[in-house]
Amino acid sequence: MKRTAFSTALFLGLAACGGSDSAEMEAPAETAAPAETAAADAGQMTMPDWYSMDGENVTLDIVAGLTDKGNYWNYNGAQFGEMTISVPVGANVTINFENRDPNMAHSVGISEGFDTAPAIVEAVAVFDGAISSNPTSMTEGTLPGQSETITFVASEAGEYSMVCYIAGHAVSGMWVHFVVSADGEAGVMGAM
Ligand SMILES: [Cu+2]
Repeated sequence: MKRTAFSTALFLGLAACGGSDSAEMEAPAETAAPAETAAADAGQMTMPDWYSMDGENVTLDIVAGLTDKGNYWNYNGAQFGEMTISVPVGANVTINFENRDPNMAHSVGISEGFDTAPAIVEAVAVFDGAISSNPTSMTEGTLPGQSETITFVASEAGEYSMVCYIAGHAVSGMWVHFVVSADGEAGVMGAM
């Protein structure tokens, strides 16, 4: 729609100037540029120091309650999908999970993607092993000061979520986007 209007304006402009090469001047590359700029403004892919990649091995150091944002219910300072972690399809992923929330147990796992977290996220990971132990338990999950490492193969490309399974946590914001990229993209958009 936008492009059509722009091309028409360009054509009319050229016609008014008496230009004759309007067909060549209407290359779509010019009209595509604004969309790319908008995407870049939405967030650059970065490689924060908590993300490392060695061949097919991706290691993510994920801290629950890195900051006190959202009463510590955040992953590396991010909530409500404001951050997107991408790993290449087929990656061997290690998540070193640490809970620095002084008050509350948390968990981490990779579940189906969403834009708004449901009230209850079923504690079933989309990849074997992609969930911390006792993920729904406030007394036996990953307690304040505890750490746990989980490993899994990101075997299928898609848009998933990294989520806390303790009741009420995801819906209160304790989730971020997790993308398994068919194009091999690796890094983080919107890292805090
Ligand atoms: Cu939590």
